[in-house]
Amino acid sequence: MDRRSFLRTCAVGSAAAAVTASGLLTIASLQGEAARRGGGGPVPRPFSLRAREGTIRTVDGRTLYAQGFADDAGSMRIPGPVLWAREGEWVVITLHNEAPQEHGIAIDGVVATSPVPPGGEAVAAFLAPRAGTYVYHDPARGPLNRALGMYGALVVMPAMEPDRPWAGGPTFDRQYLQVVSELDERWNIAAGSGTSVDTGSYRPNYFFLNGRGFPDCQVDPDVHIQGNVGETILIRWANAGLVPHSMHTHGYHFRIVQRDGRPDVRFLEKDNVPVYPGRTMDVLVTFDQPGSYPIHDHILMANTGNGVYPNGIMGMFEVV
Ligand SMILES: [Cu+2]
Repeated sequence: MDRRSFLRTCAVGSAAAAVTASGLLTIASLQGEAARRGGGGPVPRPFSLRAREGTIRTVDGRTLYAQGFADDAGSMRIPGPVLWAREGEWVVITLHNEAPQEHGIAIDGVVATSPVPPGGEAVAAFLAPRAGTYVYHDPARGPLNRALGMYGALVVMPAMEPDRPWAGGPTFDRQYLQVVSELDERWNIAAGSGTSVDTGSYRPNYFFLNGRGFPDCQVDPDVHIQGNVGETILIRWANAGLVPHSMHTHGYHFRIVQRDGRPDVRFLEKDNVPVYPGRTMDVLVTFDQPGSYPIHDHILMANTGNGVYPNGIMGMFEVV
């Protein structure tokens, strides 16, 4: 069996092995590892992602060249599909490169594929890391593919407790995912016209919450959060961009419970926290009063869209 047909066999989920960038893993070894960690089973959780070119629509009505991940059904979107997994099960992501340049997929500290040529595919197989929020991104071509939109979030839930950020952790009523990112239109315009991109200079001018600036992002129920007094929610902040963001809430303080998939049992109470590129921060918010309050990036520039305030990273709480 040649490598290509081997990979294709893996992709249908019935094969005896899967390949990661670090080499060959057999299902038996994955199962053994899963059993040692107290989770997993014989059935992998399969995901199929397609690297594609497309466009992103900005809050001021422009259409810019972009790249992104699509699932089997959809067109490419930014951020890419949310990958949900359970702690200890093993995850198999098949990446199909349907774009005319190299692409890959990586979750820092967990898995990374080699660059995949146009028309190629790769399989990233790994045991779901500990419960928490993770950024997946395309590490090919330095920071370029990622800056053009090749990113998304992996959310790992505890194996048994759907209302806790980790097994035995504090409970929440609902959870929300907010991926923050940005773009420098000069990169998108140059990449779209096939000219070389000066990746030594990054001056982002559009800023996104789940792929859109304010107020376009408000149609997203993960951004326009509605709730009732007395509820406690979990917000997962994932910075898929290339620059730091600083998440700030009005109306309610939050408690930091998890950073990059690691519980933080100090439960620090804050109304502002930096989230660095590629990193994540999960916080609990208890609605102790009714009202409408913004959630925004405390870095003022990131509240703008091409210089216009407040067309950047801003969401809302609506609590009754
Ligand atoms: Cu503010």
